Amino acid sequence: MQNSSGNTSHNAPISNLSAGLRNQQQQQQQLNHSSIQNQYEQETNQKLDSDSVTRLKQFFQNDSPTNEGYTLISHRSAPNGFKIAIILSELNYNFSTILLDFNKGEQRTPEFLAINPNGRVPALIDHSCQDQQVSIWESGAIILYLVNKKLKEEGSCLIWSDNIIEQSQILSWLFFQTSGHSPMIGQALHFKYFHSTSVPSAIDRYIDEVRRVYGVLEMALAERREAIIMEMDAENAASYSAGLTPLSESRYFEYPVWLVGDKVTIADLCFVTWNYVVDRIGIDLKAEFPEVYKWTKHMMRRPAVIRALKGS
Ligand SMILES: N[C@@H](CCC(=O)N[C@@H](CS)C(=O)NCC(=O)O)C(=O)O
Repeated sequence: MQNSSGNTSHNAPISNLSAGLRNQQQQQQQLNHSSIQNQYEQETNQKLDSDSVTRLKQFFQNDSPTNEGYTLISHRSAPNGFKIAIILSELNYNFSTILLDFNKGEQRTPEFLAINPNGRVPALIDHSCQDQQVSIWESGAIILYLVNKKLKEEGSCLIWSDNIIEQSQILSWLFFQTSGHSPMIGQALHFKYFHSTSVPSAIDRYIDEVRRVYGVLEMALAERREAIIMEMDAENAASYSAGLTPLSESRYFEYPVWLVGDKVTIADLCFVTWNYVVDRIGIDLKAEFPEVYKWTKHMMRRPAVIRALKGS
């Protein structure tokens, strides 16, 4: 956790042993921060742009705690960053955004590494915690932080569930998204567009894996649709189950379905921004995964999602 001056702050009593370790770690971190820039430059053979360092240094040093709102650190075309903008927007939280410039290496500046040691966006700063500034990184962790914050503030959260079974299902989808969905698309994009040499087997491997992941989503959504049609279109249910009438003839065939329960939750919303980019690896959601396509369309029409994607 970071306070406004960028130092680690403690909020729980700790044992002498861990206090010692932590002090050591802090000293080490301070040393590291001053040498991280050189270290990165040596390892990556890439110079950090000094304007970038100054810009971020100024931002983090002058960023006086406002006691309200959030700062989202993102990139202008990062699906993981927009994922958090969507959740903030759905939860009606005020936030400002700082966009890093990856070409200038801003994600590797010591100032940003003090916020996210992994040097990736998104990261979120919560300014509302009294005497300390809290920073969170990893999109899944940020989403859960925001849900917990909402629950603490208002006792309920519309894009979460108060049923423990549903909560476990939401978490399964969220973890599946952050560990199995976005990384595979990210790797497929990397090998298709950015890798230094052409490796067709790697491109195939990752695109196949993305297709497999969409197959899992398609099946889950199709099962939800079938259950909804059987329940809501009861007068035709016998005909559907006997295979006499195709499900596509039901008036509930376009009805929105969600991964968990009967409303949109973080389980659904965490996928949206990546669904948006898979055409770049040759996947046509509309033709290949029609339920995923309809599901994405329903989410893209939500005012909070539109606001977040427009950056307003
Ligand atoms: N597991 C991380 C992944 C974050 C990530 O890979 N972010 C990309 C943008 S979508 C990034 O920062 N890339 C910059 C880089 O690779 O240097 C999360 O879910 O937050």
